[in-house]
Order: sequence, then structure tokens, then C-alpha cells
Amino acid sequence: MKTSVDDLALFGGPMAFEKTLVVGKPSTGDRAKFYERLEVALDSGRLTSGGPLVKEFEARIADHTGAKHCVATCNGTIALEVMARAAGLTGEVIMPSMTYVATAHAMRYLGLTPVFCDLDPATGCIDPEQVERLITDRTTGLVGVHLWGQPAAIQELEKIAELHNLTLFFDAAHGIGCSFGSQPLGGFGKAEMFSFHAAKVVTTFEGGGIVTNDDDFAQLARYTHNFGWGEEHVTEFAGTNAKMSEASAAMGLTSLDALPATIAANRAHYEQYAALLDGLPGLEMHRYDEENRNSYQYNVVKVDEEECGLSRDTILDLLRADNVLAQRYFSPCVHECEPYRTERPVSLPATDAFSRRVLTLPTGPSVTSEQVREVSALVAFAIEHAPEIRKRLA
Ligand code: T4K
Repeated sequence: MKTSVDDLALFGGPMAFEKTLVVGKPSTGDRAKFYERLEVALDSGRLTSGGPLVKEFEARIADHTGAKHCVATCNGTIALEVMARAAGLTGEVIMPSMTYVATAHAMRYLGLTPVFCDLDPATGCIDPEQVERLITDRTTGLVGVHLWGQPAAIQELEKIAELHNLTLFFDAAHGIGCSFGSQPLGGFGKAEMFSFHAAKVVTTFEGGGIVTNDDDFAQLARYTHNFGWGEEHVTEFAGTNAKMSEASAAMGLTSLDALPATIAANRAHYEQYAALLDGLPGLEMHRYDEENRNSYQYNVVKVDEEECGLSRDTILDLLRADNVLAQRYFSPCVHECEPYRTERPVSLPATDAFSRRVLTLPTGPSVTSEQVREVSALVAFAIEHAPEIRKRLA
């Protein structure tokens, strides 16, 4: 319990948390069940290349999303690369900048040009009204990102893609357990990509998944993620190796089993943060539209420096000093990172204003409600003592 500014770890006080509290502590589920699955794989001698656990994981993800196909991959970034390759994208691909660098890097790595579009301040997702003016005769693709599991403007983007004959993908890295209305994310556009990185709501250690309802595209993506092998062990084209291993799938199945409990814990933490932080001067909890389901993996507060008296980054520094590893998902955003800011500088005022304010707080089943209360109390304490903290930092 801090009673004076001297108690803040940034100014020499004892850390509020002995063990680091992180945003993305993996949700690994029932360890005994994981070991059991691993034993089966080890006993069978089948460790990768479309083994039974990967097949089961793919079927479970397809079932979970209601989509026809899932091709599991070794991470989400390479899933995006495989999708772009399989769709034959060339030239320019329009996407938001308020995302993780991987959305753009995957395209840039293939020699494509990411073209960044500004966002809708209500959600932080791409603003469909600004997409069309970015379309040129070199544009072949459009990528919507379901930021923090909120559906991008799916219907509007579908209309634009159809009108201009663009391939529409969704980066659903944050999308497991989330929906657009009653329909789970995963079945929209040409295909969607999930990430199963350690810090995601469902983890396979590292991993990703391409989900689609398009039979031909699914086949092509499957070939592409496996060197370009066709059915007869003759390569059809130069693919890559993006396959998921059996150990990863064992983790994925176990983590997926735990998904309802993970979401319930996340939701409780989200409500608690909102109750404790909303209403503090200059702080606003980012609200998720109740029309859609969300996994509440991202507890985002938006900091208005002028009203709050502290910048987002000062609050971040204070939290980190006290062993709370809050994150700035996503700031700086992608157009501010290399190589984009040098190669193709753009002005995205809504993105800049939005990303400058975001602060993501720890959650997950391993975080206790007492810890959420303590983190919130730390933030409230800092804001209450903003003038003195500013003076110390001047
Ligand atoms: N598109 C979007 C919109 C994405 O957000 C991402 C990934 C991708 C595409 C690409 O998907 P992948 O290729 O990654 O499958 C993390 C993750 O590495 C990244 O997967 C994720 N987005 C992004 C939002 O967050 P960083 O740079 O914040 O650092 P990292 O990996 O160190 O993890 C963050 C925190 O999670 C750590 O502070 C501690 C905790 N953590 C992390 C790991 C790896 C753990 O507690 N245990 C762990 O094992 O990127």
C-alpha cells in the first residue's frame, strides 16, 4: 500500500509486486492432459507433418469458428505470408497501422507494399470510409485487423473488396473466442489468420492458423505451407515450411479446452478494472461492443494526458518500476516503425491520436482479483499524486 510518492518504486520505494505481472501470461490449461497428449505423440513417433494432433487441432479450430477449413501453421506471421502467396497478391496491400508489425512485415517480406489506412476512433480498427481513396491500379489486397478481438468493419470491407476486385483477408491474431454478432471470427473474407503465440488467449507455444470457407484456397494454402507438395509428392510450386508440430498442437488442444475458463477470468478482470479505473480523471477503459463476443484478453485504458496530469508513458514507467509489465499495444504503430516511416511516410492523424493513449493491463487466469485491485490502486494513486510526480520527473 503506497501512502506517499516516495513509496513508488520509480522513486526508490519497494516494488508492489514481487513477481512480474505480465499482460500475456500463457493460458496453458490442464498440464496433466498436455503431458498425456505429448506422451501419445512421443510413443507414436509422429512428431510433425500433419500428425493426428495437428489434424485434431485444425478440426477443433474449424469447428470453433464455424468455418470449413483450418490449416495450422508454426506462427501467425508465416500464416499471413502463406495466405498472401496462395492468393497471388502483388503490388500494394491496404491495411491499418494500428496493429502489430507482423501484419505489415509479412507482406513486406514477400516484396509487397503495405499501404496504411487511418482508423475509426470508436474501435481502433481500419476506417472503411478511407480505404477507397488509397486504392490504385497496383492494389491487389486488403487486410482488416480485428484489433483486440473486435471485428473490423467486415461488411463494409467486403463491399469494397468486391467492387474493386481485391482479395480480402482478416488478421484475426486476437480473434479466438470473439465474434461478429453471433458469428465467430474466422469465416470472413477470403481467409482469416489466428495467432496462437504464447501471449494469446489460446496458445500452441508459437503457432497460427489459416481459416477459410474456400475449398480451393484451403488446398492451395495447405500446399503452400508444406513446400508446395501436392497429393502425389510432387511439388506443384515453390512453397515454404510453415507446418505446426505435434507438441504445439498438444498444447493448443489443451489451451483450447481451457478457453471458456480463460475468457470468464478475463471478463471478470475487465469488469473489475472498468469499475476501479473508469471515472478517474483522464482515464477511459476501452469498451467492447456487447453485440459481439470478446475474449477480454486486452484490457486497454486510454490515457488523456491533459486531463490526467500524467502521460501514458509516465504511467507505464511507474507501473513497470513496480513490476507490472503493462504494454503499449500498439504504440508506436506500424507506420512509425522502420522500414515504413522512411520508405513511405504517411499522415494518419486518427491513428496517432488513438495509439498515443493506449495502455494494456495484465490479465489472464493466473492473475488474481486482488492483483487487479492492486494494479488499479497503483494507477489511481499515481493520478492522485500527478503534480508531485511531474515535479519529481522534471
Ligand atoms: N497480427 C497481430 C495483430 C498480432 O498481434 C500478432 C502478434 C501477429 C499478427 C503475429 O502473430 P505471431 O507471428 O506472433 O503468431 C507479443 C507477441 O510476440 C505477438 O505474438 C503478439 N502479436 C503481440 C501482440 O505481443 P511482444 O513484442 O509484446 O513480446 P513478447 O512476445 O515478449 O510477449 C509479451 C508479454 O507476454 C511479455 O511481456 C511476457 C508475456 N509472455 C510472453 C511469452 C513469449 C509470457 O508470459 N510468456 C511467454 O512465453 O509481442
